[in-house]
Amino acid sequence: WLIIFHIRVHPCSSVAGILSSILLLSSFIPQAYAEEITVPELYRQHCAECHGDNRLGGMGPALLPAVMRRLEPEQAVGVIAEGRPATQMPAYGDKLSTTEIQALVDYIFTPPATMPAWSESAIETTHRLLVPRDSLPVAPVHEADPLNMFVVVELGDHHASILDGDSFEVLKRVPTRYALHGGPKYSPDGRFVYFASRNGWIAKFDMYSLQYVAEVRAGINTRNLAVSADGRYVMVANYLPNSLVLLDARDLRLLRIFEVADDHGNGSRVSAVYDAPPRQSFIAALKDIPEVWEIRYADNPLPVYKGLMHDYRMEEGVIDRGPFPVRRIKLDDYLDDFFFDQSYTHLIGAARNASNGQVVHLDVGRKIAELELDGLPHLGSGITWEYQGRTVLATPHLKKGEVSIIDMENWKTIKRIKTEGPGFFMRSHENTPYAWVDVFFGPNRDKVHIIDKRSLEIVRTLRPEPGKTAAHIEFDRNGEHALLSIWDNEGAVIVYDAETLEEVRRLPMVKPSGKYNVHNKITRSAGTSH
Ligand code: DHE
Repeated sequence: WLIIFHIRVHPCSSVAGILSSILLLSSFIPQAYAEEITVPELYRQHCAECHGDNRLGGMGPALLPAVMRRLEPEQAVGVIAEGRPATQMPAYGDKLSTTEIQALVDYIFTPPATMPAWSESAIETTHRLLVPRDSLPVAPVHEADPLNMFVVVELGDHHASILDGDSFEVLKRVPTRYALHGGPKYSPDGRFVYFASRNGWIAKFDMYSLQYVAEVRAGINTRNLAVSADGRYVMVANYLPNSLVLLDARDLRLLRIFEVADDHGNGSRVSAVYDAPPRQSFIAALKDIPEVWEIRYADNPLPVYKGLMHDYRMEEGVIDRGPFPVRRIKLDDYLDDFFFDQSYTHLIGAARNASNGQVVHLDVGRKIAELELDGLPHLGSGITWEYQGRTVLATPHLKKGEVSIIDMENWKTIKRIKTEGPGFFMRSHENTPYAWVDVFFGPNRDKVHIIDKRSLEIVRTLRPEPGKTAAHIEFDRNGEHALLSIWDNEGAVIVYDAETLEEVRRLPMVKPSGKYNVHNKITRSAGTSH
């Protein structure tokens, strides 16, 4: 590997000292010294903490050519120098020289000596059934309302707190695998919760007895998981390998691996997978192939679409007509982030670099409209509500301080609400007139806006802890309280009265990220993510 000469300056050096150090490097004056560094060492110093020692991903994605198909090496230079908006990727332009950045790009675009694989047997070897079903209690071992509990993910030290949504007492705090990401998903009755970690571990946790019951490693670098509406299956979406992995929801045993590739065998990362209950199918959007995949899990192959019975397996685009038939819907752009209407007839999605969003009609299997969405909308946290007799979709944008309000009948943007910076998460509840949106990026990242759903105006801006990011809101079962994270290692979950907007409790937590209420999730409240 290329050896880079690093000029390291002693931290005590003055500006004049630094200049003289550079000029007089050849005479070896004491403040400065030249150091040889190999590119793998440079990677270890600056990248490995997030992207993994062997480039297989960690908190950040894997950095192998096979999972960077949409990124040109020249663009990667820009990402390293300037950072990547709406991710945790910082800018290194002031820490690394142009030569160092180019060397890192060459390094990450070099395929590894052996391509990492995660085969059926690898998955099976990691499987552990910790508590058999018949050893679990029939009723909760705690006094909390099982439908008003929350899971709070604490990213700072990789734990999850199980919270009573009435008393706001932490019932149990348990360690999780490294870097849980995305929404944990509940079984349809709310008894179990399934976690996915960025490094592929899937865990099943019992909300009655507050213990893990099974786990398995389904991938190397994972996006998220979905649970089928009938509670029988868990589907895992992976970046690495390019796959969807179907597990038995009872014990997380492997049922099937779907390799994700186009007609020519070119693989793709999966952007995310969701359950679509009325369709009895999983819907996955892909990152490197402009397609949406619909995988039916119902035993009955004759779904009713618009009152018409037809054999799903005979639909155009259906490959693999056996159990779990895969229907491929071809699009003209990729989907990085997406969202469904409440009926799961429409998928609303966007690519990171697109100037417009797209509406895909899942019954007819094609794009039917474009949306005016150009600020990298975070559609995954989009929510809907009724406004003047019609349903509207609200989504924050990761690249601009704005919330777009879209009429879901004609797909026109009816309002752009200016915010004090780009937001990540948005939430509401059927029983509150307010929608909450954070300001995740920029100098105002410690603020949260409250929008009146009736007037589409910001009516209050909270700043719960100056200087610390305030983000991600979730309501309790009845919409009486809103819980907000102070996203810091010395952070907290703050409980607000959802009507008066006054703080009622502050629960210390270690960088709490998402909070997930059992009732709101299993009833698929329009105000929360599904
Ligand atoms: Fe997330 C959900 C993708 C970065 C915290 N994020 C999701 C989901 C997707 C996604 C597809 C939906 C999963 C689900 O519901 O099953 N996230 C992405 C990205 O592509 C992005 C921008 C880059 C990346 O690093 O992958 C990204 N996400 C982040 C973060 O940097 C956040 C802030 C911190 C973290 O944990 O890494 C973050 N994402 C979250 C959270 C959710 C989430 C807390 C769940 C939201 C919910 O309420 O459902």
